[in-house]
Amino acid sequence: MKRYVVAILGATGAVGSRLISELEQSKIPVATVRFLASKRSAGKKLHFKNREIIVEEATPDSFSGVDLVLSSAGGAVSKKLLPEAVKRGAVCVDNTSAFRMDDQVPLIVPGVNDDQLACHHGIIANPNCSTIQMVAALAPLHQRWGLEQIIVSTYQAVSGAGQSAWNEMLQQAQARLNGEEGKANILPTASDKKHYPLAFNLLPQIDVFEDDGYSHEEWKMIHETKKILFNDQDSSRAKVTATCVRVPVEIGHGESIYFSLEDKSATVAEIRKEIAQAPGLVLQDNPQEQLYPQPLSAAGKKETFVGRIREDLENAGAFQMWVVADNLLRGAASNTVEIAEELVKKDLVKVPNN
Ligand code: NAP
Ligand code: 12T
Repeated sequence: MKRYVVAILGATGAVGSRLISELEQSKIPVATVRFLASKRSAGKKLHFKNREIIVEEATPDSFSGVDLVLSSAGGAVSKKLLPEAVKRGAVCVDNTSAFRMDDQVPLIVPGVNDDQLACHHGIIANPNCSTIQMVAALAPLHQRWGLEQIIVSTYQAVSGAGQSAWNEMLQQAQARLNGEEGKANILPTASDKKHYPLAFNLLPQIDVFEDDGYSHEEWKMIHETKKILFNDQDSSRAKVTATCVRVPVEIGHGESIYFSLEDKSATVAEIRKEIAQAPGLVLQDNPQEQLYPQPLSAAGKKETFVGRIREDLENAGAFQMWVVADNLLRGAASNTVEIAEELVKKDLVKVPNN
């Protein structure tokens, strides 16, 4: 059996630590691993299957002899280093937004569109965390009844913004309980001009704003969903709109999803059945027993949890549901490692000659 040399780029981060544990548990036959990060972390000791691995500074030559790269060190790092990795023969699964809209790069949610994997040219993109859990929940419904429109509002956990933003929110919460003013230097997004506290607050800004008033996170949800479901990022086959909000939750994004279906015959009971049967989805929907998905119970799990399914009483063929998933696992590391498993299974861990 072929064994693979695997590099984890961004191994010291919030997503990186989960990439390590997901790879440890995966079916991928690993020959050796390399853990890569910035110069700041070079020399730091981490573990893989009880073996000590020393973190190295990521440079183009870090990828010599590497078969597979799992990447999560930010878009700028991916843009710079992944083409170098591909040049050296490595296939890369990238968690950042750097290549998602590139026509040569498949954007994959396993179980939904893995048939697109075979067209890769060395880089495969993992969608945004909010897109993954929404598409996972809607895909079986789309397959049976056809999606006409999606209107989504997200309630996104702070861990999605990285370890330093997560630490900042915890410090703000502690400061407030001590009767002090917390500091805000990162959130809503490090690259923008102003910063606001998230603890005991809500921030309707994730990533920077576009000229049309949408945040880039909202833009990503719209166009990534179309690329995954219709293989066309600008498809008009279904209308999609989004409002993305950061909430003071540590792990687990919540999404209130309103959707309408082309086939108006779908019922709530049938939708529940489709969700319950779909691999990777867990139905938690019993109002009488107060059963519904929550971030605290979804954290640490790979599945996508779906509940509060109900019809729009004033609009036939339209429904609402509430979807929660661990943004660092389902929304990032588990999705990435499942893509890598699929690549191994289909013998696609090789860079095609272009
Ligand atoms: P994080 O906790 O801030 O970790 C960032 C990681 O990137 C660390 O390992 C860091 O290494 C490394 N890094 C930073 N600058 C680097 C450089 N110049 N060269 C090499 N490595 C560098 O962030 P995170 O939450 O894990 O997220 C990382 C990235 O993943 C995000 O920027 C985003 O693009 C993507 N992401 C995607 C999703 C998704 O929706 N699929 C979800 C979350 C994140 P040091 O320890 O040396 O600083
Ligand atoms: N801004 O991978 O801040 O496109 O929660 C993921 C998470 C971008 C991404 C966040 C972001 C991505 C966030």
